Amino acid sequence: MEHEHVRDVDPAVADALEGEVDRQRESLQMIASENHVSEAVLDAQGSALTNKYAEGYPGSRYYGGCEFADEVEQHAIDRAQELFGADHINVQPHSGTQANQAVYFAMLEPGDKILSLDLTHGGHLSHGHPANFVGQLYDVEQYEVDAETGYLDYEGLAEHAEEFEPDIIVSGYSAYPREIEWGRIQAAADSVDALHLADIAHITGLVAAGVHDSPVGIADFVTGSTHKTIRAGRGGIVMCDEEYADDIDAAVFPGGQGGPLMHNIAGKAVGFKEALAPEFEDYAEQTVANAKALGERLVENGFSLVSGGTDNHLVLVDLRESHPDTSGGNAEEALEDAGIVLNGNTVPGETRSAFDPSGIRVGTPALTTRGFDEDDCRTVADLITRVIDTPDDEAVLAEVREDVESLCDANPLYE
Ligand code: DSN
Repeated sequence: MEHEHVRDVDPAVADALEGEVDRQRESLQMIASENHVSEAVLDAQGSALTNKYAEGYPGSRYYGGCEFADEVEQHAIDRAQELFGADHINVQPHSGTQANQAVYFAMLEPGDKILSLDLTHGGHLSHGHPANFVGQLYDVEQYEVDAETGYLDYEGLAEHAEEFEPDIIVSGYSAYPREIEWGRIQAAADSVDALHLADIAHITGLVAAGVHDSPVGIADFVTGSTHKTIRAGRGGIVMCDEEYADDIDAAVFPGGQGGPLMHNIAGKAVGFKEALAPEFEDYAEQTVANAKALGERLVENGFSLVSGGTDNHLVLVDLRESHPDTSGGNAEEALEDAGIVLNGNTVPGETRSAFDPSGIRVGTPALTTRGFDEDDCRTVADLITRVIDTPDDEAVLAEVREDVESLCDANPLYE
């Protein structure tokens, strides 16, 4: 994959772009929120639609010349509707956070109450962390996973809702490895007359494929990002019942954003079309099977997983018991040296810090895209184990790097 037009103008950036392609090809991308989009999606995102301003919505824009922008955005909406079955879909949010922002802006006043999962228990910044606008504009309290099991504490959540009386409960998570019982969270919301926002950013592809239950038709609002497990153009999406459609559209534009990123919306349309093909279900099932195989082998190798395993595309490893002297940050660094890219992550009951956490989050969406199966993932688990057992041993890191390169050669990317 060469960037010859960039190279003609700017060799320094061309070098970096080509370096990034090589990095993705030659190492294992295991950041659970990342994936490799198809060349069709890359093509759409690199199209002339990046030049177009199209404030408004299909058929009702504030600028001329929007006929092709309209076509593309309508395709994205129609395909998302086929995938998710929601009454109303807005595909303009620039990211998952902007999608969440639109829901808050449409439905809440500053100072209103949000009940959401703590970041160190698997939540997300945009669910109410004090460093994020959500934590600063709204009155946020947070629920937790069960300290013993690592599973969501649905009863604790319902009791917390009774006490706090939130205006909205946020579900859907960034580092939670288990299937989510949307109906139980909805029941907690109903019991206190709260709204329910289900943020499926991480599992959008698993829901679209029917591999995980959908909150559409249960929660009032479903938000997501479009470039993680669903592998479409980069950005966000909001889904809701018809009764909220006008409020959500107004909160996205003009409420929170100006011109939509039409080239990314083109990438969403193309990726959604790919996700409608029957092979996408196989991909989503394989992503989960791979995460299970990886997690089971890590447990056999002595690691402790939050909740003991996984139902989705990620495992969350708590290093405190098995490797008390190795932080998630140390592990992340040593693994990257060996060609395995993931992130250090906080764990429930975190005793270190967000900058130097106690765990690692390991995801299989990108490896599955390049063709890895369960055997490959067990091999990867063994490689991760070798590195974390001896993070300072340069010879081991070099050997693992060679094994990683063999796995990459056997599962080529962007040929
Ligand atoms: N940064 C993403 C993640 O890694 O989970 C969420 O926005």
